Amino acid sequence: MAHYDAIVIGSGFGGLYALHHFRDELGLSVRVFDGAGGVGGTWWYNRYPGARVDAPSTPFYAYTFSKDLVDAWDWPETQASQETVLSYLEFVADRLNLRKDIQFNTWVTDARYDDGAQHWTIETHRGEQASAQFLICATGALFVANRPDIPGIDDFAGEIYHTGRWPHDPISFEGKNVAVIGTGSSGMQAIPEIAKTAKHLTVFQRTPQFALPARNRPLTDEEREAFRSNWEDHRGSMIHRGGWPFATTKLRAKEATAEERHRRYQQLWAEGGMHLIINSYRGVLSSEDLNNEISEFVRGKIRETIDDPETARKLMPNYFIGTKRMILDNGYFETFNRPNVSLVDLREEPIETFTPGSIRTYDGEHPIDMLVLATGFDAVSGSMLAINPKGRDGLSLKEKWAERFETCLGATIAGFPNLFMIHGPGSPGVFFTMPLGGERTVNWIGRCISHLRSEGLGAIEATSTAETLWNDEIQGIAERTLYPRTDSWYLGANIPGKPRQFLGHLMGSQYFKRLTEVADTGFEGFVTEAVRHR
Ligand code: N01
Repeated sequence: MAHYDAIVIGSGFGGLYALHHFRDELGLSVRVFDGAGGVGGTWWYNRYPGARVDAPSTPFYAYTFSKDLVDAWDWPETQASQETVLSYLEFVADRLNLRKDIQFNTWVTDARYDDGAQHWTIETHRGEQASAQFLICATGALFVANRPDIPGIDDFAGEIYHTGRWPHDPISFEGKNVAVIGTGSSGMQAIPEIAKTAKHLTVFQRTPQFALPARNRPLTDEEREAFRSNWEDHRGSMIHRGGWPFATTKLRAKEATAEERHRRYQQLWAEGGMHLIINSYRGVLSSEDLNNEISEFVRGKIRETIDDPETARKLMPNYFIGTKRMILDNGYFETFNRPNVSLVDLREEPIETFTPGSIRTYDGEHPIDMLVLATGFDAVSGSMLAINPKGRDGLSLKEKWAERFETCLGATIAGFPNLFMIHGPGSPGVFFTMPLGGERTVNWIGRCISHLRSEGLGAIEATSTAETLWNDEIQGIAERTLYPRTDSWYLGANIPGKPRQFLGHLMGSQYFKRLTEVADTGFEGFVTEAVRHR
């Protein structure tokens, strides 16, 4: 059986950087396994029409560890498309010569810790085995597709696609009656594109969503150059400002009049991106009154956009804006003014059943040729549970996480020595720029491995006490905000039966400072074991 210093599962942003850092900077032997046919992780799978980075995007949604990469890649638009991000990751894999250590089309189906040998043994779907002292799970926060259990769905005889598992061959909507279920980030991006060529598109909406205008546009050479020449400042700013190089506002809503606030909302709406949420006034995600005012402002914008008042009524969101993942819109609401698009509000008109050629709701029948499920993911914990590693004494992750997703620092799990997660439950994940967050987590794992090596240690493991304290801390941060008051995948509320628990750390910059402190103080909260001589 092949033995490595580290096995990495996944070759998305996090896994690729882990391979580079461990292999080229720490000198470890590393093998990466990925079930996909190429690098890219989420960007390899999510090829649905309209897929784009739905965060303050390029040039910030990219690796930051190498000025060479910053100089060598020209981002064409402010909001990068899926094709562009995937090409970027392929370019990085080639430039850093990463592919030779990645085994594609290979699913890791099992991982077991051997206490005596202080290492992990993985098994693949082909029955191959490999072992390594360290197992790094770069398995993606949004990987396991949520396929809802709707009555009769298996009887539907037409084409079915999930946005998170979109086929590689082109899909034609031409002349077809298409149904989309789901209006989160993926649905909102796909719907305007599908509507352009479908004969008819029916959108089945369970929860109306807020969105802010993306205002995507080409980047100019001057902008790219300005970014490169101030690169160190930008990077420093991203590290200290929650992952993006934008100062967040210090303004207080109470110190402005209603007219001044409204003017500011208008200005930030015109600017587009996330600015209305992060830059209008302090406390949008913790003050009920301020949030209600901004929510109402955005509802007004939706109302103005939609021609038919009844459709506009159905599209009105009624949760606290920002407490579900904020979506950047490229023409979603306007799509409902097209004659070939209709909206079914599942709160008023639930699905009774699928038939081979239709969706039957309690109010009528919708003949369809194609079903697009934009129904999201078993987020954050799902990809780890799909592997279900077995830790000390054979304890499985499914047993360990049956009631709570306990982790220490969102990166390690008590009872699972030498196992590390990138973007695990309790890490900032999507609340920080993911490529930069991944890099910083990998660097911390690297420090941990170097610490073990230099001290002659064979294993490291979080204590249960550290885990409990960590969980209390992240839940405490979330409870000071409006997030827990909205059902969302942040709380696992989208998956029936999933434990309800806030899955992310909301203060990314503080989180990464904390990781550094833990490493600086010799990994407080962890126990270590000397290398067992065999
Ligand atoms: O998934 P979602 P997503 N019957 O869970 C509905 C990232 N992302 O794939 O709101 C009917 O947000 C569900 O309804 P409700 C981003 O972080 C990034 O869109 O639960 N409807 C909702 O409308 C994002 O947040 C990018 O009531 C059902 C939708 O399906 C995350 O991925 C692009 C249902 C699911 O929305 C997930 O986004 C896209 C059912 N049984 C996504 N079950 C980029 O950066 C679920 N729904 C490019």
